[in-house]
Amino acid sequence: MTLPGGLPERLRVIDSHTIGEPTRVVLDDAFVAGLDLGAGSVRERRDRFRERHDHVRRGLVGDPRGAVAMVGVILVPPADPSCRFGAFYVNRVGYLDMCGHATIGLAVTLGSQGLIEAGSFRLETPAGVVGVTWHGGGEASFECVPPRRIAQGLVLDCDDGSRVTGDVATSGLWFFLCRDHGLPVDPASVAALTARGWSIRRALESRGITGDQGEVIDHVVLLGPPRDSGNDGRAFVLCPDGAFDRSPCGTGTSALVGCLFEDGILAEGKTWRQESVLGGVYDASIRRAGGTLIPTVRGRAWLTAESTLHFAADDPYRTGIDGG
Ligand code: PYC
Repeated sequence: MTLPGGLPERLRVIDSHTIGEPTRVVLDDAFVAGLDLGAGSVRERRDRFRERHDHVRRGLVGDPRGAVAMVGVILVPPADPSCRFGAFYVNRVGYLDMCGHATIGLAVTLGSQGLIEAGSFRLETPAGVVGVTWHGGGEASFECVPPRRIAQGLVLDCDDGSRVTGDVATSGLWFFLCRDHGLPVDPASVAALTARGWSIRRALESRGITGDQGEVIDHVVLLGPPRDSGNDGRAFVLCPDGAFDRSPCGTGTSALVGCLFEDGILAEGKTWRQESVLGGVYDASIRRAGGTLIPTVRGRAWLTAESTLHFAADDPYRTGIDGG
């Protein structure tokens, strides 16, 4: 049964985490087909979902059914005929045009259900087409949309008294990437890193610094040296919902390798091993293709649950605790 506004009474989902960062994939074609999303690109369908069915997002990943930092993936038909799937990404506070860890989680989920075979497919996302490879088991990689840096060495005076320098770059999402934040990138410093990240976000906002189409720079990457000498770098990433990314952040790592390549620090085809603040690692690299740059990020995901969510008509929190 479907409740008003397209919220089903029951919804089949598969949860996973990509080295700690949770993903919830909706695997219910009838539910998606029953939504009023019209035709067109994945981005257009996502925008209609946001206008008409935003309460479904809150019910899916918000309290009390979701988890902090969780990203939901909703599969829709792709408009691009070269793509096998289309997907858009939701979190507790809104929508992401692309999400690397959730793309890895999606590939591993589809593989676990026998819905794909090991190998590559093209995925249409709101940010553009990304290449995805399921390597079998829990391993997957994605080729992100091309990275772009629009500001370098930007100095910010933050309201916590710190002065930081960083770059503004995108690879599907918008990031401020900063090295001189003055904090250790370790689990014991998560509260301080989170506070510094918010202070940087407020400084960006008060200076009116946005992406080149006015996008909010809503992810802050605080970089540090690796803990393990076999790796190359480490990152704490503050996400728009205020949670930190438990993984090294797939799109953030894509934007980073774009900057490292431009700076002559990372050569084409070489692997950059990026640690998360918790210590999980992505293998990333970058290559040139037809005048553009393509970052690849590889990581590991583990299934955590195959569930049916219930949204009873008389449940006051069927659309989330902050939903109505
Ligand atoms: O992996 O791209 C990513 C991501 C973005 C926000 C959370 N994870």
